[in-house]
Amino acid sequence: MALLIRGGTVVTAEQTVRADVLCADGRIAAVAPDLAPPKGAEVVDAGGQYVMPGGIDPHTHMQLPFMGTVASDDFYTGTAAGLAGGTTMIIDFVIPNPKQNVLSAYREWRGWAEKAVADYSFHVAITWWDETVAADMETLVREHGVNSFKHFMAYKGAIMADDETLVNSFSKALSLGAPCTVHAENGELVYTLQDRIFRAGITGPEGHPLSRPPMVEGEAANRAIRIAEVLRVPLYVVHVSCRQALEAVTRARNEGQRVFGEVLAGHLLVDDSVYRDPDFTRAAAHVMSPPFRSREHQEALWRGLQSGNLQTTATDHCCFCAPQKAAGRDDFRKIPNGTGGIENRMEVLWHHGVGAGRLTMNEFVRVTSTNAAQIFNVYPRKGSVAAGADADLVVWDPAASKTISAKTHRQNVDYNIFEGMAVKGCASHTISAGKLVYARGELRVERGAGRYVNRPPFAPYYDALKRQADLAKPSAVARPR
Ligand code: DUC
Ligand code: ZN
Ligand code: ZN
Repeated sequence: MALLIRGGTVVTAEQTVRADVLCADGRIAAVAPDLAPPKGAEVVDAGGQYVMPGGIDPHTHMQLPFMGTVASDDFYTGTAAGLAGGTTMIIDFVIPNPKQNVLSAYREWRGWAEKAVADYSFHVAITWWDETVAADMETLVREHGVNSFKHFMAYKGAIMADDETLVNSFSKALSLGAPCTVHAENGELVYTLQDRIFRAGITGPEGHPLSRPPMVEGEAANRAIRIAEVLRVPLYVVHVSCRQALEAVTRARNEGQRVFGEVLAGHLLVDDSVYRDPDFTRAAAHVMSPPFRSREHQEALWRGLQSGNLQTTATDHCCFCAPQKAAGRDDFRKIPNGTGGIENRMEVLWHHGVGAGRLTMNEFVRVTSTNAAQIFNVYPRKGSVAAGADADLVVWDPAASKTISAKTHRQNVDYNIFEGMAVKGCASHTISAGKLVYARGELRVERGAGRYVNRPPFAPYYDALKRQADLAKPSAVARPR
């Protein structure tokens, strides 16, 4: 059935224009003023509202098996919560255990994601290395629409990629035309600091940020960036949370290196005082990595987003309920790391970004949708409002307001990191693949309606990078006789 969004103002990364949007067969059929509804079409009244590309959250972990438990929001509940907040696509992560066959992990995640109600794609983490991993990376890019690989520089003894793995994987990714991403924290330092802090008698959640200070992130970000520079590989640094990591990204960009930075809504808006809460459950609910930082870092992150040195916003949505967090009651190192936010990312960024005069509406679209679509190669199918694009849209009511609370959110978790935050500007309607899936508080989702989104590798830009990398190899340098 066709769907007409009538009377709104279309806001994209490039422009703001009065237009109706007609959706048919899952795609946008027309964007123009005063379109007549086809016979039988559903009509959404967008009068006084903005019509924008649906949000893309490029960093989620639905039902992730992690630290002895499994994230509580699965691909069904998590994507449904996203739709309620205007997010119509996620890019989640396949994270093989060390020595686990990478392709079989990918198939496992694909199975779990079949219940998603919104479109999804996967980055694949490289957690170990041998020639089978290299071959599986190639198969994933050539046959399965994967075009980005993730590397955890933390979580020693579990999923941490050492420098040898980074070098091997980055090189292989370049040859395949796929960007690399990193979780930048120095895993050795985290391990040592955790041990020292615990032995000093600090066993509660307040030990968590002490064991992962900004320098630990800054060092890893800089190392990954410099490795990527040597190998000529484009790099995307996930969840940049502090000034030191932002400076590493900014410096590289100023030098002309192709480096991107992502910031989490939580890191922009929640500060580290949460870890000093004497209530274990509340403090533990905020344990995630990298941890929330002081206000000085938050301000730096906003400036990074405003200046364009950070291009995307995400959530790292990875929920654990209080009984799961209780595994670390006597030892902060055992608190499952992760927080939620997919339902609220768009509204908190609108309120504190557009509403506070930090971002224009077009910049808001860029950092919540379009930039992610371009960096991860699904643009203009996603991240745009144009004929032929997927009809993934959000109708945004700038006058609507609400107070965020775990009591009313749809995320399958018992707390909300934005609890009590009043926001003005919310999704009134969300359209996924041309269907109205959220309308003024009511979700109309269909289990399994979400589709896997193939992301092709990059060319010919990467071909040029590969030639440069080959020229830099010792074998290509003429030896003096
Ligand atoms: N950080 C988290 O807080 N949770 C999941 C993985 C990660 O890197
Ligand atoms: Zn991470
Ligand atoms: Zn993550």
